[in-house]
Amino acid sequence: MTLGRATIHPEYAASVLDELAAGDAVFTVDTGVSNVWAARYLTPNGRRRVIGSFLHGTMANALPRAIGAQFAYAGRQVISMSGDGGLGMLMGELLTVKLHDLPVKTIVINNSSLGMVKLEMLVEGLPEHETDHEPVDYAAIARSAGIEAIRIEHPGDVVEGLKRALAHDGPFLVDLVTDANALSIPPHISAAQVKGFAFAAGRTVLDGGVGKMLDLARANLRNIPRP
Ligand SMILES: Cc1ncc(C[n+]2csc(CCOP(=O)(O)OP(=O)(O)O)c2C)c(N)n1
Ligand SMILES: [Mg+2]
Repeated sequence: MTLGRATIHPEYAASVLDELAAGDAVFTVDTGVSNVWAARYLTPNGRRRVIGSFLHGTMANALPRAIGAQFAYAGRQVISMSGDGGLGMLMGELLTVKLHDLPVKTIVINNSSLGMVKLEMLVEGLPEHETDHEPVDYAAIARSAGIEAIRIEHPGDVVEGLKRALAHDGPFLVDLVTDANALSIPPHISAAQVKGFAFAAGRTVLDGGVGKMLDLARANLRNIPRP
């Protein structure tokens, strides 16, 4: 149960990033819930760029794209919005960032989960299985590669942490520990998805996971519009 522990809502972190990022920043976004938060919270202004694999859905593209973008636009702020799964897959690219001393800002949306796939499974009626995993300290990994990094675990530290990262003159990684239960609710929900989700919830409860479902509900009730 997560009761009483303040967790970082990824939506909040994305909106802070939107406010603090440069007017001509280049954002690269991983396939997963990162591209949902990017699409919803990054304000387009005609000068910014958002690069992602929105249609094809290739995983782990944010960091390699950020490397390319930073080489192409040496003077621009380049921000990689990486999923923890995505970064885990192409983690060696942190060494490329360091090797070329690229001032890429890697923001890891670290939910210790293949979050998007968990959601896809739930709406298909499948209880979460093998999509969550043990926490990984990506800040420690970055530091061991010589990249300056911070790990942010509390909502009150998001603004200062992101400010510090964006102001840093060189590569920087922010390990942003977000609420693993935060669901990216689609703008349109089909009856089949509702049915699948209810079925998965029922199966989870019958399997002894009532606490899990309560945590999930508690984390997402805030998204339901109130009059
Ligand atoms: C090469 C490849 N493998 C698997 C997938 C399926 N897939 C899409 S999103 C995703 C989860 C990615 O995890 P993470 O980067 O942590 O993203 P998040 O938790 O934010 O959804 C997976 C496995 C894919 N799109 N491409
Ligand atoms: Mg993840």
